[in-house]
Amino acid sequence: MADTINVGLVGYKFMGKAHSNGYRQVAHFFPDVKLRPVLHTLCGRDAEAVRAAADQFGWAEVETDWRRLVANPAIGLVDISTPGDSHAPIAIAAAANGKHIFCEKPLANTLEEARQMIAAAQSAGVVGMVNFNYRRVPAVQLAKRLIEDGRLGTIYHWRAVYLQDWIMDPNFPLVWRLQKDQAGSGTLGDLGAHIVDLARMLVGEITTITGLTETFIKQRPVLEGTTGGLGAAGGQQMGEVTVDDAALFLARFASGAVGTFEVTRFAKGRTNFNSFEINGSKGSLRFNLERMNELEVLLEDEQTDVAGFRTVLVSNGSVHPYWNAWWPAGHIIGWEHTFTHTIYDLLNGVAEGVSPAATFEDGLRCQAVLDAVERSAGSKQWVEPEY
Ligand code: SOE
Repeated sequence: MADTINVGLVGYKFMGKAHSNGYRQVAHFFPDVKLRPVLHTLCGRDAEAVRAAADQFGWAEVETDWRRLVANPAIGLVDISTPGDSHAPIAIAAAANGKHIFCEKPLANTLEEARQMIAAAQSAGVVGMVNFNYRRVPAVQLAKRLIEDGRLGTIYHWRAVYLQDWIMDPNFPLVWRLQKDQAGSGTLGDLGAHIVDLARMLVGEITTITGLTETFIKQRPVLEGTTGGLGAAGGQQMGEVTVDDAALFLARFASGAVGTFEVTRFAKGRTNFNSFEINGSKGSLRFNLERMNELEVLLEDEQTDVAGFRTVLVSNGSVHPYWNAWWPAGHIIGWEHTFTHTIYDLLNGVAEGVSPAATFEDGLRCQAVLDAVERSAGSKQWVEPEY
């Protein structure tokens, strides 16, 4: 039986729930995992709410101050599933205490913070990984293998969208994701980070960018118990939206490929539409998260008189990574499995002392692209990411 590692998770809402499930499932389905996680401590500021979440998700202890959690000698791995403004302070303190770190995306709210996090992890010699979970969808891994094997030839085009619609109602309140001081940016960091990371993994580094951002609804009702009101409109305190509602950008890759990226929270009917298409000299492929067990492929080397895209059900354990851990071929998996895959690689990385991708360096490079989009949107010029 593998050794264990005590995990301390900061954050217990959406991502806290997803990560908790990953820790609970990993050793059950991947018995070869090199370190078995113990759900040691769950941390959140609201004592009652965090206790309830700990009971629901299976954590033994609770903590209301992340400073105490990162200082706890019993904890070996700190998981940061909080809004972006606390990633850097928690990660830097965790590294100083010798803890390995698993951090939600985007790595930080600014490039400077990302650099400080890398320096802290490096000088402490701890493992650091960013949770870009879509990397570990088996269909995305198949896309990666086809590209690496040269089956698509020279890559010409990357075309990606990540579309949502959950804030279209102007009465939707000013939650933390709409405030720059907490979230860093809007769609850019939340959704753009995912498709930039996928583009980097599949097509390579981005060299130049031109982009625009837009905030369609500039003021929203302030949530009770929060600050930042601008004054009352019809009795309702309103506050300023300080992040982008949508971002669009064009990019050139070091390889010579060109790419388009579009992210928005205003695509009515698109609740979580994450999709990319890649066109190369010898083939094309398309991924759509809503059909995440499939990859559409068109490969010149297998065209017959019946030409055209075909849809591959990516579920064969003998060729598709992670699949063997789950079910026989054809018995499909879902969104939450991507977190288990990521945590499996994280724990093996910690056991071996190697940071798995996406490393903090990957997180920094993604951040540099997001930063370039914002600079380009401001200057209306082509700009280069500051890696
Ligand atoms: C909300 O927009 C969100 O949960 C993102 O924060 C996640 O990263 C994405 O996977 C789904 O949408």
